[in-house]
Amino acid sequence: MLEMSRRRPRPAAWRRHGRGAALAILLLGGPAAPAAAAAAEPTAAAAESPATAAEPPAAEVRIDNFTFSPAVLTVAAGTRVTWVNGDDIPHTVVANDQSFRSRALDTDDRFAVTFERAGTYRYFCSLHPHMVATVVVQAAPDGAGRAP
Ligand SMILES: [Cu+2]
Repeated sequence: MLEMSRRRPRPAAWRRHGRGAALAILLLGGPAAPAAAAAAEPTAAAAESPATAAEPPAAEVRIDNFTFSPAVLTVAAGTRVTWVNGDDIPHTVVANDQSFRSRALDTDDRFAVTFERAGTYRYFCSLHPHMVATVVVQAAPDGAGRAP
């Protein structure tokens, strides 16, 4: 008896394919890189206590139509400056020297920085770098309060 030993090709193709597909799925669906940790933002001091007489001076910068307003804000040292986004799209507030940096502010979101030291702080919107403005902080007079 003659027995033909027919070597049937092993249907390995599908296995390779299967493995490849599994690899592709692994690559595509692998664990996402952990999101960048939230940037360290200057945290607001204690909870607001409207009754205290020692409330720090405050000022506000509006963001409207891709513009910081006022473009140059002058305040005394110790002033808490709050940015408010009035636009329908996000903006950020980022110091040129990175001394402060907001997250993306949605409509009506706020971001505040208390400027303790005199100096000129230029900043911009990292999403629209043509949006630039400045906070000028003047040294507060020693002891006595500010002039009216
Ligand atoms: Cu912007």
